[in-house]
Amino acid sequence: MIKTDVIDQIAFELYEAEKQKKSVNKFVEAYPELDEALAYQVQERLIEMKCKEENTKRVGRKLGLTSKAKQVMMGVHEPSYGVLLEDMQLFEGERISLSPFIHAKVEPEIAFIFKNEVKGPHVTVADILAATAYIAPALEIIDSRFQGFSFTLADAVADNSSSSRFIIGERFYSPENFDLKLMGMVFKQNSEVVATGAGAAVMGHPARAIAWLANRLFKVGQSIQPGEVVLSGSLSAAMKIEAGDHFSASFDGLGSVEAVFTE
Ligand code: OOG
Ligand code: MG
Repeated sequence: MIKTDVIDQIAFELYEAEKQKKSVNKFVEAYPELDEALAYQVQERLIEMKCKEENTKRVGRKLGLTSKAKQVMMGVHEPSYGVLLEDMQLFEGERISLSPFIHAKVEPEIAFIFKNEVKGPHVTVADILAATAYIAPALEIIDSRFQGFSFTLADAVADNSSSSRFIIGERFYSPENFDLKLMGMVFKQNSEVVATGAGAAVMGHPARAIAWLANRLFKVGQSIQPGEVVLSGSLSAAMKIEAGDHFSASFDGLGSVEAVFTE
């Protein structure tokens, strides 16, 4: 099979899996040529399809697998990134139906909203903080299109890094007055604490993960754009969501973000 056929085929299968809510087997067996570089091309194709079919547009990026907890959970040793689309955003206060998801999980994250472009290849933590207009607490809802959330890094990359929805808290702060490395986080499910952490769980500093993203984007001729939102990657392991669940993530000095789920 020639390369563009493989890209189209995998992107189409992932698109259909999401639409039909039917998980698929990881692709690396059927398509041994699926390496990370090819997987990012599949991701691009999938995003183009979604923008066209769902009449939506790009609003930012997400990082995945940036914390040890997540890497251990998924058996992967490197971060990944994905694209956030406008129709993935949900808002605090709305009850979220589980009906569109295959097997959704939720993660506590820090959202960065950019005022300036950030372009690799030598972006540092300081560059990220200087280009950030606001930070805010966030929850990411992930929903892998692979059976049992079982995948290699290349599979997950093709699948837009398991992205599904995201919720950003409604208070925004300039990053200036915070030490994001030491920022404490408490993650609760139905008022029980299910994880605690600090910003340093994400690659030593959440802005380091975003710097990694900017430097990786440079390799494919892309950059972080003004106005874009970027999710840092989860500070803890992801929690499976059941109907009736209430989740909250509180960050020191940033307040909290909450989500309530129904059937
Ligand atoms: C991959 C996406 C991970 C995060 O914040 O680490 C992710 C997955 O675990 O399915 O979004
Ligand atoms: Mg995430």
